[in-house]
Amino acid sequence: MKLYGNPLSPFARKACVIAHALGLTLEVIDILPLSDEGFRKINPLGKIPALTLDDGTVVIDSRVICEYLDHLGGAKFFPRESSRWKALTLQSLGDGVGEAAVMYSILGREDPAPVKIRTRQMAAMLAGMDALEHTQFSDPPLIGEIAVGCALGYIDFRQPDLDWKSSRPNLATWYAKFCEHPSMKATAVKPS
Ligand SMILES: N[C@@H](CCC(=O)N[C@@H](CS)C(=O)NCC(=O)O)C(=O)O
Repeated sequence: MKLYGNPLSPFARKACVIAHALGLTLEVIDILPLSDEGFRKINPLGKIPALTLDDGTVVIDSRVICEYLDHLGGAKFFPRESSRWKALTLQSLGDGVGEAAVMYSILGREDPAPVKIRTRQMAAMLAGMDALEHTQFSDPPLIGEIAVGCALGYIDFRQPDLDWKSSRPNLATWYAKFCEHPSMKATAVKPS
């Protein structure tokens, strides 16, 4: 299986965390989606991650890729019972914070940067993290926790001066502990 991704992408990282935790081997191919039009031959939407299977099937979107990998590796992170909806909703919240953070960062490279849209992305990031401050996280972690951990990792890398931790002590404590999981350590972005 080949995963088209990028070490910085919080969405590609979700897939790498799951694969690592379940002992699945992924060949990771680095893509810069914003400057690689050829990648549309794999994913017409031009977004990473995308997974290609040995028979050529393409699986797109981290939510589908993660559930597919989980299905292959023993169904550990996507519960089937009633806790499924809580886990999927937390995944949506974590991914939403990640999406806002990615857009905030991309739009910041425009000249001039679109202030109003960026302000909305920042508002989504901050309000999302406020909601996460009051979230009861599952231990052992499920897909929701993985999505949140990857989004926060991206924010820490891209916005190191955004002091989100001091006003969200519960989330900061949970995140510090979550980063100690071997799959989070193995997929952490290494500063160049
Ligand atoms: N919902 C998608 C979001 C993926 C996404 O937005 N990926 C970003 C990189 S982190 C991307 O490829 N952006 C390129 C673009 O939007 O054209 C997922 O979960 O896989």
